[in-house]
Amino acid sequence: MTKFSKVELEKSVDLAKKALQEATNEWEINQVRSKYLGAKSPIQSWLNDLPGLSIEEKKLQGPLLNQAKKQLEQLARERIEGLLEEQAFPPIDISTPEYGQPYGHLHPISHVLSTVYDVFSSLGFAIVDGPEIESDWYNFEALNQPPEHPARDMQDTFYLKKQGVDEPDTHLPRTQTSAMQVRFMEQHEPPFKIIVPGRVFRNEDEDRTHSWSFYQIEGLVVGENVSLSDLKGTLNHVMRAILGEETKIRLRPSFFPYTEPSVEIDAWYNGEWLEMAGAGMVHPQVLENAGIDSVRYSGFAFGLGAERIAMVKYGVSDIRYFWRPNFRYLRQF
Ligand code: FA5
Repeated sequence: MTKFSKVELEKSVDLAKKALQEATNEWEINQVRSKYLGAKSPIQSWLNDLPGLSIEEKKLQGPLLNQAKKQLEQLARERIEGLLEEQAFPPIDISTPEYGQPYGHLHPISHVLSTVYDVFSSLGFAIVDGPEIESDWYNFEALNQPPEHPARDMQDTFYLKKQGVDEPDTHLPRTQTSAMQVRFMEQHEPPFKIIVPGRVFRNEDEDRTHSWSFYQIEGLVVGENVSLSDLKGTLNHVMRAILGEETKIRLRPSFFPYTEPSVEIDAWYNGEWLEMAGAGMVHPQVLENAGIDSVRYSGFAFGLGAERIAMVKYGVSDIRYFWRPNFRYLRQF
């Protein structure tokens, strides 16, 4: 039968108290608890031996052991509660400028957008905002793409549903910032020069150069005698101002139902041409859809991809890096 001395019990209690004070989380506290109060702990084995002792010894040792056990249990509970409180209300001194953490910074796409704003502002363009949820009319129909038009396939998208109605609604997350063309022209008399930056959404498989949501910068210039050479000169200047004087761009014939002629603008990056923008002369029917006299006025429009600019500017090989929360990567900018 194991007996214990008062000194041995006090030593065990002191060690347990010290370990509980030093534990820094609930898991560590529970480890201490099982070491000093668990089935294999000295206190528990002394308690197990109590029934074999004489009545006098039981009277002497029983209360001491129970008191020690109660005291340690209570301390463990208090430590856990204290830790929970510390976590719920971390001590924050808001007068301290930083806590040894690195400062936050702009996302690379925000950097690109602010450079784009500077360059276009210096050319006299106004910066205009548009809705991310758009009607089918402004996103497609007013741009010469009635329902069933094959060009809609190039911008497959998500459609919204009204609550409780099975049929798809006529609203959608915009697939292109071109949706702002007719909206803006309905409200303004030419001449004007605008850019419309913003997020667009497509039902698109992701790969190295394609994302299901990305930023575009729409450009729209309408006035008298606006020509394709104005478009070429403007985009040449803009791409060089953003990417550097040595930047090579090329215009390639293309098709958009709302521009005639239509072009694609590519920039040379890492040994290949990367498509940066779709563009062209605004189709006369689009001007008419917005109530603008297409005999007197002409215009050009373009849609630049902000991530594509950032890929070239920062030498990024995969567009998906921009929207993954990988801080080791994003911190570099
Ligand atoms: C358009 O969206 C047309 N609205 C552009 C336009 C505007 C044409 C005005 C004529 C007049 P496109 O789908 O090609 O075209 O997209 C334009 C640019 O957005 C591309 O050149 C590219 O830079 C970028 N882009 C297109 N799809 C993606 C994608 N999935 N991920 C990232 N960037 C993209």
